[in-house]
Amino acid sequence: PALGLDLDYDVLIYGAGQSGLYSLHQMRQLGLKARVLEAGSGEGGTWFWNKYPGARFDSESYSYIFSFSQELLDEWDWTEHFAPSEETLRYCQYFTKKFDLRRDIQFNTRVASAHWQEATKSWLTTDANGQKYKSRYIITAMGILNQPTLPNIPGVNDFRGQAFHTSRWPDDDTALDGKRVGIIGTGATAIQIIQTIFPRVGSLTVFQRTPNWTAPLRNSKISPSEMQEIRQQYPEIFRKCLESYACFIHVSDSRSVFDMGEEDREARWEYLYSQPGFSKWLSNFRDIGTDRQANKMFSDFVANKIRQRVSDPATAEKLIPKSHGFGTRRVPLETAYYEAFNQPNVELVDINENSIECITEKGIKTHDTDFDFDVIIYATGFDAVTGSFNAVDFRGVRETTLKSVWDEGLQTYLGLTVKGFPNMFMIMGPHQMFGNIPRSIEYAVGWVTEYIEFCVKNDIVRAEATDEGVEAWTKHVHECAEGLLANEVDSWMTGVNKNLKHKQKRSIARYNGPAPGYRKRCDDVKARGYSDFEMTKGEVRADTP
Ligand code: NA7
Repeated sequence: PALGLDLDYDVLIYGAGQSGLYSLHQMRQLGLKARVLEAGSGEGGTWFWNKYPGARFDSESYSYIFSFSQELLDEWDWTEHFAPSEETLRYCQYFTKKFDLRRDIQFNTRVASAHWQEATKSWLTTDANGQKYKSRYIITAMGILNQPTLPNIPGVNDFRGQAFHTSRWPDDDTALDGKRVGIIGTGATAIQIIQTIFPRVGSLTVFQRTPNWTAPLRNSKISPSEMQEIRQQYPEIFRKCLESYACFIHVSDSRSVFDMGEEDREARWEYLYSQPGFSKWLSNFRDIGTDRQANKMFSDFVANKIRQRVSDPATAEKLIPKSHGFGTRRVPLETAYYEAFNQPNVELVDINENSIECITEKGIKTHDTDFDFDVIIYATGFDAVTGSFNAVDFRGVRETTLKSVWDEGLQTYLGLTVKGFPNMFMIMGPHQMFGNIPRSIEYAVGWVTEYIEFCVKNDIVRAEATDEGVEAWTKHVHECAEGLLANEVDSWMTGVNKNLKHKQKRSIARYNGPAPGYRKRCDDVKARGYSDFEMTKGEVRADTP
């Protein structure tokens, strides 16, 4: 190994999604010996696992890709503005092949534990089969939404028909055709599924606990000539992403809702509603996300759109969120979601009025009805952000578990490292930007690559964030979250999953400040010679137990 110690690898990377693939590429560029351990049987991460009907980007495909390779940008054509999951998976496979990454990826390998070895300043990783790997560094590239959670409803294992979580969709789903299907959940995933499958199933019963504010995606095909134009605009697209608050191409409006007369305001909102993608969320007036009254005004505007699209007024009212305002949770985008509820074979069950008592052998039993189904779909979300870490037995300095550290409150340094876990870097860990994720991945992997290069060049064998660094950073993360309505609402973005046994308090799970500010902070750390890290120089003996 390049670091000259009796280690198996310089860097072990957990996960072969976009974060892991790019990390592997970059570690190779440094000349380091790196390997990826991946639980799935193929690369692609989110796009490998989420193969349910209707799965697609709801950000513009060409803004949601790697920007570092001009060749890749020149070679890859998108066929839709918001590409379906299969196309994005093909993109990940193309990337993997182009950079010949597969020879350093080990599939069907789930990481079980990662223990810091102080004597050798290295990590001992053990996979679920008991195989051990010693490496100087680990990079976690496990994604923020990869631990599916089933509902905490009695009888989940009793159902005799076919039942599955959305991220474990069966390869052959013909069982749905013409059948009686029940779906629990109305998040971004369920919304994509419902609007896609209702024409092919016999009946579709949607069990809703909390409606979400959703708005039109307005997808369209990209012709070859349009793709050429997009290709020419890549520098501009990536520049916009870098300058915007959450790395999207949609630029926020610096005006307040209250700066406008009613007519102009409505005209602006009509325009945003007619536009593709997240524009109605991200290009809206600046105070939509912070001022209750401003938020209510736009929420009322969208509520009226829902009323216009859903024929049955009682159903429309059930589909309009009452407990939170527009954009305070992740806004799912849809194409025919509301129209689905106008179909004779689609029924909405509000479980706040008619609660689910249990899953039975035949279907779902609510307070007043027994529903019989052939298939039950659990669109019940994920143990987000920290879930993938909790699934691994991480032990840092003095055998401290990562879970016990984070149970006291999320603690990171730059969202990239954790105090007490030297030489461990997180791509998309807590306190990272969760906006346009590939933009965040590219930056985070770039930063980590430069830091590892710095350590290698300077004979640094151990790097750990300092208490002062962590304290100042954590304070900053909390300050950035102040005043945002989104942090007053339960969602996976605020670390709440009601299906987990242990009760969770709302937390600041992600970085809420502007992306350019985040990058500046990280760049400054580099410019200061990484002085917020405690660094140990020198040789270490190869006496790993
Ligand atoms: P989400 O957004 O977490 O949605 C999960 C949905 O499942 C949501 O409507 C939940 O209602 C519902 N749910 C969860 N557990 C239950 C139980 N026990 N009973 C009834 N309903 C339940 O996950 P998604 O997969 O849709 O999306 C995740 C992200 O993936 C998405 O934001 C995109 O960024 C990609 P609740 O709101 O908790 O009342």
